[in-house]
Amino acid sequence: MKLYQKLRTAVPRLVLSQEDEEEEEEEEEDADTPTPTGHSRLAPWWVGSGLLLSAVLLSAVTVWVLRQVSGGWHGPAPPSQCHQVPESHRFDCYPERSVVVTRELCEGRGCCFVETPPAVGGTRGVPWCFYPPDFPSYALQSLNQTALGMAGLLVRREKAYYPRDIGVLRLDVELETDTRLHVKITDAANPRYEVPLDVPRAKKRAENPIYSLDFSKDPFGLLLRRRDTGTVLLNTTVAPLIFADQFLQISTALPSRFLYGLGEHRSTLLHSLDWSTLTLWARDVSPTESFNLYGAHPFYLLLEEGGDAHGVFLLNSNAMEVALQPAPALTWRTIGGVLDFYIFLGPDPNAVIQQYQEVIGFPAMPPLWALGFHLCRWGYGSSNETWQTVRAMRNFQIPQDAQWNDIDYMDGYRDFTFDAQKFASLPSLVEDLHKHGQHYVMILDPGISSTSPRGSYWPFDEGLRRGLFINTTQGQPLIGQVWPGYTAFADFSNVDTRQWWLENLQRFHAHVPFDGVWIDMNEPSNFMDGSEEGCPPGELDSPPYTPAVLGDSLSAKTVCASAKQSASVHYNLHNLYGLMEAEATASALIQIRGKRPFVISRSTFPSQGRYSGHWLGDNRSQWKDMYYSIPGMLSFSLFGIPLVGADICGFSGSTSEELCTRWMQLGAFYPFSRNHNSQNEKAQDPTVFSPAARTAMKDVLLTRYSLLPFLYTLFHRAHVHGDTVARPLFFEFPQDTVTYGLDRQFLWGRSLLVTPVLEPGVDSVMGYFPRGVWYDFYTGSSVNSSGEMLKLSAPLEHLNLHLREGSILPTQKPGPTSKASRGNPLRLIVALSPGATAWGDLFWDDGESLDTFERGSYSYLVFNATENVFTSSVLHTSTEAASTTIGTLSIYGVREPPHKVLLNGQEKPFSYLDNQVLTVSGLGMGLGQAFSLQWL
Ligand SMILES: *[C@@H]1O[C@H](CO)[C@@H](O)[C@H](O)[C@H]1NC(C)=O
Ligand SMILES: *[C@@H]1O[C@H](CO)[C@@H](O)[C@H](O)[C@H]1NC(C)=O
Ligand SMILES: *[C@@H]1O[C@H](CO)[C@@H](O)[C@H](O)[C@H]1NC(C)=O
Ligand SMILES: *[C@@H]1O[C@H](CO)[C@@H](O)[C@H](O)[C@H]1NC(C)=O
Ligand SMILES: *[C@@H]1O[C@H](CO)[C@@H](O)[C@H](O)[C@H]1NC(C)=O
Ligand SMILES: CC(=O)N[C@H]1CO[C@H](CO)[C@@H](O)[C@@H]1O
Repeated sequence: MKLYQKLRTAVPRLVLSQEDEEEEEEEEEDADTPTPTGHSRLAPWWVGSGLLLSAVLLSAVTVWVLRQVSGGWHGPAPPSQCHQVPESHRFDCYPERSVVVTRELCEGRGCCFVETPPAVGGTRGVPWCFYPPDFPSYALQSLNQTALGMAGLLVRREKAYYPRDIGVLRLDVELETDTRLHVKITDAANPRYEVPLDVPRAKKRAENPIYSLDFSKDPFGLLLRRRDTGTVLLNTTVAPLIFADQFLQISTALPSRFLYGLGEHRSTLLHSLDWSTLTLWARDVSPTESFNLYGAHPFYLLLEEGGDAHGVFLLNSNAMEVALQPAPALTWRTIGGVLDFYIFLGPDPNAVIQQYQEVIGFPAMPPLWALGFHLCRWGYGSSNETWQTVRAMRNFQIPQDAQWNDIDYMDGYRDFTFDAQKFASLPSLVEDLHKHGQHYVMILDPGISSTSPRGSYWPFDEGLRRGLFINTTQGQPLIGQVWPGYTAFADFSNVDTRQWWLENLQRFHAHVPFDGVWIDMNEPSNFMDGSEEGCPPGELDSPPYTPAVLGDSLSAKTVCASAKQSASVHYNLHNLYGLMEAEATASALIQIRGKRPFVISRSTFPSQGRYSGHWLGDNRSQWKDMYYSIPGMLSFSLFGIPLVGADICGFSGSTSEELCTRWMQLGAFYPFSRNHNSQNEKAQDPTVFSPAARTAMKDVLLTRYSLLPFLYTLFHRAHVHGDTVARPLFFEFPQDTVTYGLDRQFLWGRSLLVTPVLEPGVDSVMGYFPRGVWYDFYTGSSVNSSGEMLKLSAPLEHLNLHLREGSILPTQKPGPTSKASRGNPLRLIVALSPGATAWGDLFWDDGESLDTFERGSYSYLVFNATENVFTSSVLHTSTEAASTTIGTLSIYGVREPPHKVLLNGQEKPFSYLDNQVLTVSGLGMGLGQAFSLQWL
């Protein structure tokens, strides 16, 4: 342990600017080597920062320095203290996976070593090496009031065990709003890398925060309480704070075990706190439990006792892991950046997500066609074959808005090219799609082929000329391998790269006028580890601590962490790669098409929803994978990326007719609905199945299309208010603890309950119905649930959909495309509560223009039913509204047969069925017209 007894300077290693790259390369692994002085930023930290410190503090620092120099390392903890720590409260002091921790290693860190029986089921179980209660941490000093909150210094008297442990930290606490708290901890003396994300800054301190904050001074800790219930939301004194240059760790007790979020992972919606570790490092791998997947979302939502909820966002893009334990408690462990937390107090789950998105940005409003059905596969041999499928779909009048191509279309798998033989008719196919009101989307990868003859491939030649690729530490483009063979990787952190990306897209669009872009392989994925030359030695590629990433190395199946990008080193920017590519792509699409962009990205980071949607990656045609798509989709709702779905019928492996039928039914209710298949598998688009299966698939797509006005309105609410689209049940029923673990059912908005079949060979499905009246979507028949699991009939051709009491859904007669549907009259479904009230709304615009809401080119209607009167109020209207009419009103739950129905006072014919459904057709009311309908 000699390394850690020596004093080390806190070098701002992770802030790379052009000038200090040289030093970066020269840094050596040996922590004992003195850092070169002479450069002011590299002077020992107390020299520069001491000037800023108060005299009192300076003396404290001096004491600390002296203790260190005299070798005052914290010795092994006394065993009695160790045994006092209950198992569930043992915080891991030796999380390294690569070593089997021994008593010697553990005690060398000053920690407790107590063996416990190994865990069953693949988790690491109770740590054998854990912190004793008095393990040294920071002490809070000099806490001052600031305009928005408080600022203080955190001072460590004894060093922790990682190199370049930082002795003095700055704490900034900002009471940004009554429901949002911002807490940032960073090096007091030297700037460190921070995520380049635009976050709103509060202008004044919150006046009536619904939280209160207390500090523990020594050891430093934060205690955050919800004022009205007194619930302790955060208590960071449970384990020591560690803040070394490449190891930052903070733990907190949690007020309950109901924890959600922390993506991207394949897991149940509700996380297990039984010693699980979730790793965040963007990675190309088929979704597998407990692996870090494509995106990184350091955000969790937690339900407290009583149904209040709060959320915590750690704005940090470095490789990290989050360790969960049954105390219940959570540990954030990241290897760079700063500890920059936003805490959202809700108090209900919807409010938490809204408040989160106020920080990361609300999602973009997608074009209407994005909400139609999309069809793709890897392995269309030609554009003619692709076209055949489109024709077959049209032939059977199965709704389809977009046809896609995977990498097959490219010439040698190179971006911005198409195969002149096999895909010769691609431009005509796209033209034909447009003629039919359909759209075309193709895949693009960020790896740019580097081996085409010079002068023959503009994207590489020009990228090289302009210096737009990610470089090695030696300043040459880093070469890895992706589909086209050897490739360089576009550096989207460089604004010039965005311009070049736009020019590439423009050049390609001139030949193939695509409508949307699918950005894949953007973790970025590399078939080699690091580069063709591996990665250089050093603490970026081999950091002192590596989180539990798949492959045990940061460069596994991606580029070297040490690689240089214009904004920083890849070590810091890796998790942002997909976000930056999405931003560049969305902005290019706007410039090229002048319409709302459609981008689907594999890798994602917080704020991605502003630029793209997401699909859940390359999974298999298996029942289990179909189930996992629900928690996957719902987690992305929490992450502010509502446009999400999985590959319907499964990507790799062979689907079956039964699985594909059930999956089409579930997938018709993914906000982003795309059937996608791998190469060398049998076709799985709806046209290839038996008439019965094909019809079932067509029917459920028609149901989706009939609901497009509702879905579109939900997206509008997401865009403007940060509401979720696909929503877990507990969002709407946070008082009902049964809903906390439900992830085999979900809601659209607050009111449409989807209960898919997720198993083979059944003709019924169990579904939970929270207390209240629920109506069968199709028939209007009701069940009054006291909060029960109900067995529902579910023959192969049927998807169970139920409407919650008190809601009004705008629907529309479906057509073969969203464009064709648009002209059809609307039918409003009113699902009355037992008190005979209901509420709903409709957002409508031209479906594709930019910023219609912001510019006021839209209609917004509020529907309200109360005391046998339905009213449609027009809160805002524009010209588009004129061409659309409300044709029919179906009112579910009308207990007594009416004898008269009046539309704006005029009598109208109606029908009334025994199951208490009142229908009035032929209304012919333009969307811009307010009206009322009364039944007596
Ligand atoms: C608090 O105020 C004192 C007195 O002005 C100042 O010396 C000290 O640096 C301040 N501390 C922080 C963390 O700003
Ligand atoms: C915070 O955690 C510490 C350490 O576990 C514990 O002693 C203390 O009681 C907790 N405080 C609150 C308010 O829960
Ligand atoms: C595609 O279809 C067109 C029109 O039928 C035909 O002329 C062309 O040869 C076909 N291309 C290929 C690669 O099969
Ligand atoms: C990468 O290297 C090229 C020269 O090969 C240079 O023009 C460019 O600025 C470098 N980019 C970065 C981020 O270092
Ligand atoms: C619905 O109408 C009733 C009666 O006019 C009114 O009290 C209520 O506020 C309305 N609700 C909404 C959401 O507009
Ligand atoms: C391609 C592949 O194997 N993917 C994974 C899909 O998900 C299942 C279940 O989670 C995994 O076991 C597979 O490995």
